[in-house]
Amino acid sequence: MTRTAIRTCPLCEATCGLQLEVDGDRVTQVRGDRDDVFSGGYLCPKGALFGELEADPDRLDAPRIRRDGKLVPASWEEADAEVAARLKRIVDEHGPDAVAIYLGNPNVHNLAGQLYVRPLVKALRTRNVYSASSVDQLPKHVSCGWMFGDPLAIPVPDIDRTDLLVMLGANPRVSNGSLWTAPDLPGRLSKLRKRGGRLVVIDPRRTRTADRADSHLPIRPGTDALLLAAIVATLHEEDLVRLPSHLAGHVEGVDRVLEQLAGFTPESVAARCGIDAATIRQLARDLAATERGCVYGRLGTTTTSFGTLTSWLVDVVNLVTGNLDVPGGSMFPKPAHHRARRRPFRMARWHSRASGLPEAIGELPAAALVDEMETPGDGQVRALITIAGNPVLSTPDSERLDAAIAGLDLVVSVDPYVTATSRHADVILPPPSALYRSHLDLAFAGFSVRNVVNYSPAVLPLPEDRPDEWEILLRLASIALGAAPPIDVTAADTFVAHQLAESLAIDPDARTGELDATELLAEVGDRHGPERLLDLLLRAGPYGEGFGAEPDGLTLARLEAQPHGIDLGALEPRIPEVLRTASGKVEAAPGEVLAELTRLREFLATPPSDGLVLIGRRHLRTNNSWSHNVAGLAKGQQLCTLLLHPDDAAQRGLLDGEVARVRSAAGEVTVPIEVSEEIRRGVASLPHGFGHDLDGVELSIARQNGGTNSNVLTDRHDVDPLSGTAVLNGIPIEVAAVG
Ligand SMILES: Nc1nc2c(c(=O)[nH]1)N[C@H]1C(S)=C(S)[C@@H](COP(=O)(O)OP(=O)(O)OC[C@H]3O[C@@H](n4cnc5c(=O)[nH]c(N)nc54)[C@H](O)[C@@H]3O)O[C@H]1N2
Ligand SMILES: Nc1nc2c(c(=O)[nH]1)N[C@H]1C(S)=C(S)[C@@H](COP(=O)(O)OP(=O)(O)OC[C@H]3O[C@@H](n4cnc5c(=O)[nH]c(N)nc54)[C@H](O)[C@@H]3O)O[C@H]1N2
Ligand code: SF4
Ligand SMILES: [Mo]
Repeated sequence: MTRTAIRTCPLCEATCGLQLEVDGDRVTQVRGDRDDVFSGGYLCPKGALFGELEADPDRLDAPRIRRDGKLVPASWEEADAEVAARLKRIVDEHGPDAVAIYLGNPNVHNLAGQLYVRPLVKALRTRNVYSASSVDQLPKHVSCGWMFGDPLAIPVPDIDRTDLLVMLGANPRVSNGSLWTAPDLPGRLSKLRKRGGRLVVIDPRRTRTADRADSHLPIRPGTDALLLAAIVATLHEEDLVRLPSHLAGHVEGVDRVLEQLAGFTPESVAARCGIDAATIRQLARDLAATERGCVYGRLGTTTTSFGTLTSWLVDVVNLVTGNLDVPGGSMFPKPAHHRARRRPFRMARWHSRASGLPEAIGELPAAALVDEMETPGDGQVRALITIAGNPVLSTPDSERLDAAIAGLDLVVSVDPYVTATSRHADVILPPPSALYRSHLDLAFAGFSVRNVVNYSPAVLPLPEDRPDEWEILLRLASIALGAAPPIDVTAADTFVAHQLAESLAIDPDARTGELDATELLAEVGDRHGPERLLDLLLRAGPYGEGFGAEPDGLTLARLEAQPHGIDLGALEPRIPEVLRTASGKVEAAPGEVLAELTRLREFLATPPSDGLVLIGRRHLRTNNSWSHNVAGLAKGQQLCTLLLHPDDAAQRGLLDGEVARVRSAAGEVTVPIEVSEEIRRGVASLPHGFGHDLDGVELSIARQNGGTNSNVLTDRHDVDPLSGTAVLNGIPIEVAAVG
C-alpha cells in the first residue's frame, strides 16, 4: 500500500519540500510539496531523481573492510574494532596531526554533519581538517569574517523585493543558488523581470541564467575584482556614493576604500575584463539610480585567484550603493535556531606545515592536502578520514592526491558508495539514505531569502542493526577519544547534549532564562540524538519559547506539527546586531584586503596571455560527483565535454565531437569537444565531478556514463592567497587534437 510522506529535499541549497509516494521502502513518485511554506510545489529535474537515487542498488548497506587488498562486507562491530586498533597505532606513534579529516559537501545537507561532525573533529585533536569549503565558498567566509566579524554573516540578495540584480559567476537556473537559499530561483528570477526589474549576468559563458537576463556581459575569467573596483571608482568619481541611512555611525573605513580604488577606472580595466568602459560606467550608474538593487557573486568569483578580494568587493558595492542590509538589497537572514556568539573573526591561527597556507574557519585549504601527505617529517599525514567527501574528484591535482591517498597507512570513509576516494578506504562506514533520516536545514537558514524553518521526520524506520550517520560519527569520536568498542553511543550522545546545554546556559544571547544545563535538558524530556540538540537550539533561538519565557515560541514539537514548515517572515535589517567585529562596526577596509590591491594593480599592468583558460560548469541533473549513478541522469547525452568557441576550435583544427587533449600545468586529460557560440572566445569549459571509471569504483552506471576528472587539470599551487582556496576557474590550458 502506498502512503504519502513530506520531506525536505537534501540535494541542494534550495531546500524544496518534496511530496513522496512511498510503497514499502520504495519511492514510487516524487512531486513538489505544494503546501511547503517556502517552495510552494517547486521541483527541479535533480530533485525528481530522488526516488532513483534512493533505490540505487550500488548503495552500500553494510560496512566494508579491506582484507587481502579487497573491500569485503563486514559487521559494524568488526568495522569499529578495525578503525579503533589502527587509528590508535597511528596516533600513538605519530601524534594526532598524523590523522587528516576531509568533510565533503553533503555534511551541510544533513543533521549528522551539522551537529555531530564538530564533536568528532574535536576528539581527533588534529590541525589537519579539510573540507569542500576551500574548493568553494571559503573566500566569502573570510571577507565577511573581516568585514562583519563573523564568517557566517553572509548577506544574500533579497530577490523577491529587488529591482536590479547584478550577478557574477553564478548560474542559479541550473544550480538553484548557492549561499543563497531560495527555492524556485528560476521562478523568482522570472518574477523579478515581470515586475519590471532587471537582471544583469556577468559570466564568460552565456548560461541558461544569462540567456534569460536583460543583459549578459561575457567577462574574461578572473577579472571580476577589476570590474567591481571600477564600479566603485565610478561611483566615487561621479559623486554617487550613498551609504544606507541606518548605517550612519556603524561603518568604518569607507573613505580609505574609495581612495584605494580610485585608480581602477573603467577605462583602465575595460580591455582586461573584456567589457567596454561605457558599459561598466552605466552599470555603476544603474546601481546608484535604482532604489532597490543588489550585487551577488558566487562560485565563478570565489574559486579564482582574487576570490577573497572579489567577495569583499561585492559587499563594498552593495554598501556604497546604499543596498547593504536594506529590503530589496543584500540582507542578513535570521535563523530560527540559536547560534553561539562568536569571537571576532581571526584566521591564520596555524599554517599548513608543508605549503604554508593559512588556517581559516578551523580548516586548512584542500589545496594543501597533497603536500601534507607527501612531505616527510613531524606531523606528516598518514591517515585520512573522509565524511561525505570525494576529494579525489573534487579537489585540485587529483591524480597526485589519488596516489598520495593510496600510500596512506589508513583511510576511513563515511560514505554510502565505493567512490574514486573511498575505493582507497581500509574501512567504509555507510550511512543510511535520506528516507531513513530526519532533516532540518541548519546551514541554509543562514542564507535564506525568507526566515523559514522546516523539520522532516524520517520517512522509514531504520533497521534494528543499522546505525544512523550521527551514531557512526559518535562512534568514531569515541574511538578517537580512546574508547574501546563496543561503543556506548547513548553515553556519548548524552555527553554531547550536556555540552550544548552547558554552553547555552552561559550564552547571553540564548533564551534560556535562569536555567542551568541540567534544567534545560530536563525541559526537552526523553528526546535523544539530533532531535534533543535541535529542540534545545530551537527553544533557545530568537523565535524560541525560551524554556517557558515565550509560551507561543518555537519548540521542536511545534515544528513537528507543521510538516510543511513555518514561515517566520521577510528578512529585516540586522546591522548592528549581526556584527561581531572588535570595533562593533562594519569594517569596510580590512588591512589584509587592501594589501591585496597591490597584487590586483600588478595583475592589471601585466598583459594577459592570448592562450585558452579553463572554467567549470554544472549540469541540471548532476550533483557534484555523486549523483552520476542514476540511469535517468544523462538521458543518452554526453555531459562531460569541453566547450570551445568556434573560432578557438577552428584555430586548432578541432571539430565538434572530436576528442582533444587538454593540458595544464598540473596534468592532462582527453575529452570530446563541443563547439558552441555560448562560450567566450579564449575560454573553454569542462564540468567537474566526472571520471568514475577508475579501478575499484563501484558505481556501475556512473562508470558507463564516462567523462573525465577536470581536477586533474587544476593546480594545487594556484590558490587565492588570502584564503588558500583553489583556483578552479581561469586555469591556463592548451588544447590540441589527439595524435
Ligand atoms: N573543478 C571543479 N572542482 C570542484 C567544483 C567546481 O566547480 N569545479 N566545485 C566544488 C564544490 S562547490 C564542491 S561543494 C565540491 C564537492 O566536493 P565533495 O564534497 O568532496 O564531493 P561530492 O561530489 O559532493 O561528494 C560527496 C560524497 O558524499 C557521499 N554522500 C552523499 N550523501 C551522503 C550522506 O548523506 N552522508 C555521507 N556520509 N556521505 C554522503 C557521496 O557518495 C560522495 O562520495 O567540489 C568542488 N570541486
Ligand atoms: N544541478 C546542480 N546544482 C548544483 C550543484 C551541481 O553539481 N549540480 N552543485 C551545488 C554546489 S556544491 C554549489 S557550490 C552550487 C554552485 O552554484 P553556482 O555558484 O551558481 O555555480 P555554477 O553553476 O558552477 O556557476 C558558476 C558560473 O561562474 C562562471 N564563471 C567561471 N569563471 C568565472 C569568472 O571568472 N567570472 C565570472 N563572472 N563568472 C565565471 C561559470 O561560467 C558558471 O556559469 O551549485 C549547487 N547546485
Ligand atoms: S532545487 Fe534543489 S532542493 Fe529543490 S528539488 Fe531541486 S535539488 Fe532538491
Ligand atoms: Mo559547493
